Amino acid sequence: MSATQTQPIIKAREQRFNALQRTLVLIKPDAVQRGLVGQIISRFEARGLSLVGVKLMQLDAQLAGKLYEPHFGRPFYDGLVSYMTSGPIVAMCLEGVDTITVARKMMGATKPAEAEPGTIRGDFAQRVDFNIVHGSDSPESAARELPIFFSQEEMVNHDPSYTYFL
Ligand code: RTP
Ligand code: MG
Repeated sequence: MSATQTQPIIKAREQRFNALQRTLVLIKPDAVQRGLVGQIISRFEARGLSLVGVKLMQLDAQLAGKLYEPHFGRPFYDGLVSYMTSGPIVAMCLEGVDTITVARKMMGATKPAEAEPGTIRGDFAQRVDFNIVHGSDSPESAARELPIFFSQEEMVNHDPSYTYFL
């Protein structure tokens, strides 16, 4: 390498992977029933978030209660658990840069009336109690929620081409 040559743009694999963050995203029962699974996954893929875990599941009250344990005792808690157990959901582990923030922004505000057009809730939902997606709201939440849905082995380690540009 000559003295004038700059650093290679492509960083070592370890450096690239340090920049990555994982989050839990759920496609809730109403979205599965409405046939929106493909469209919702497509949005995350198009944004460049990588699907490293995915499964179709029927939650029971115990599993839904574990996910929404921080909301236990709230007036909407019982309705939320019965909504989340009313039919199959799709659980995903997404990976990318600042994934938690990016996924939440793509979902839009909790109350669909406040969600901007262009967001998932802003485009597909009307009611807060049927707001079609869930996303972990912080690194602590992602660390608590991901193991509820995925074992370590169910989240793949791979080297997607986009990470060369991180
Ligand atoms: P999520 O946890 O599902 O990603 O949603 P979020 O962070 O945007 O909202 P959060 O405050 O954590 O509320 C969890 C879910 O509870 C339902 N909810 N219903 N009826 C109501 O007033 C009400 N408030 C919240 C929604 O399904 C919300 O996503
Ligand atoms: Mg939440």
